[in-house]
Amino acid sequence: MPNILTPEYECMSRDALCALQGERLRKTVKLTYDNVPVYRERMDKAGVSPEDIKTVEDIEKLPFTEKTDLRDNFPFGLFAADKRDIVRIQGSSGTTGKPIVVGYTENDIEVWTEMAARALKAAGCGRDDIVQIAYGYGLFTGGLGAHQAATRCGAMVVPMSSGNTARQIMMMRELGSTMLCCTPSYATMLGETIREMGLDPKRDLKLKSGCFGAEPWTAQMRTKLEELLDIDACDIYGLTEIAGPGVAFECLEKQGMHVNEDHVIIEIVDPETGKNLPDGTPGELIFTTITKTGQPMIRYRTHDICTVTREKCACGRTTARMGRITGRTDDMIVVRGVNVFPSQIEGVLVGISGVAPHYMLIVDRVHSSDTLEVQVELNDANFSDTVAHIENFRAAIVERIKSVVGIAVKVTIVPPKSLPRFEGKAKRVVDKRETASLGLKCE
Ligand code: DLL
Repeated sequence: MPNILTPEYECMSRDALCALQGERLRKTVKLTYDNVPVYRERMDKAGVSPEDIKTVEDIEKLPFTEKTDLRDNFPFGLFAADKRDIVRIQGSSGTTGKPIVVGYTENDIEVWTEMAARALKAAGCGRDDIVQIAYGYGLFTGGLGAHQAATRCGAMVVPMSSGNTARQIMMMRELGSTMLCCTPSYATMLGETIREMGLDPKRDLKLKSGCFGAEPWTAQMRTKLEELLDIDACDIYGLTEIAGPGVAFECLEKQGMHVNEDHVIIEIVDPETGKNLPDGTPGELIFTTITKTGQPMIRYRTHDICTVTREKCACGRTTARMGRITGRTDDMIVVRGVNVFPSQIEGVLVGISGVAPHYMLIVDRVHSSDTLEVQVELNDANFSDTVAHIENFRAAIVERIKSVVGIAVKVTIVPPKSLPRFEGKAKRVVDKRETASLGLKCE
């Protein structure tokens, strides 16, 4: 594989990039058609053959692939390579449902490492850095993905894995970690604990930046995290099916996530019709891998929602940039007919001073009508205030949520540190309606 830690792939002209993508797409389509019965059957049914794919624009002729395809063909049914050439299995429990596994060849590990190394490098990583990795290691791609990337950057890696907060902070102080890689919710928890211990990140730590991803987070959450830890907090995106962390990443300009377009083709489609949408219009994110050989993915429906822009970034990269993931087509909560994304609520809550960055959304059905309860923590100083003060706070939150989301919700102020904290991906929505309709009792 080419050495990707050079501008030649990240700063290409659009024409050169499209030519490269077209050539790699043709190869990938042929590889899957020849080796994966599911792809062959689906393309035959759609009346498309590998010869019909000549340029990158022809991608729209190809059928989509879904997570159900991975489950239906579990575990090895989508391999395009001989099983003996698969050197790694990574997996995901997904945000919903049964687990999936994905096979990586040596080439695929290399592709993923290069993509993720670009991400860390864009957040400032180099040989002088000490990178503390607090993503979980294992089938989940976060730990190993960040590990491979930091190693490729020549940094000193501290493979902590997730959890054990006191130990994380001790190591961070003793070793002088300069970069942190974990979920934004765990970074928040680390930051709060550091503050509670009376430590001042500027004085007591050497952290300068971090790559945070694996779950949606808002611009407001970034501001909070950057203040808490006194760092640059960059977003990093990825998914097991495509290549773990590093499919797209923010540079220090923090103006959207650069997509590694020489390895994947990004499309944004209308989730209802499947038709491609113009740049800037929010829609479902679709990825096609064009350099993987073990388990290539053709037009994989991520169910993540965002926008894309192809304008050149101030950092010099010319690659397409994804906006923040604003939700998933399957995490949208429909409450009394109104679509609510958890990120909308997070944006409101984290923007109010005195509110702690921890919340839970409880959806239920009472007398055939949907209810949404927002449980939120105030920080210590505000919680110890008068009852009237807390009630004012509560009423203000109800009002702000109503103006953003369009419906009245119940807001419950809970004591500081009483809501769950997450060491990996946060799970902030509890929907009791499905179990209620099945006659099951919710805890
Ligand atoms: O979460 C890979 C990863 C690890 C990405 C570490 C970044 C950092 P999965 O477990 O397969 O893979 O989950 C993929 O997580 O479809 C999104 O819904 C969500 N997700 C990942 N990164 C982001 C992000 C890893 N930066 C699913 N913002 C994806 C919002 C994200 N959502």
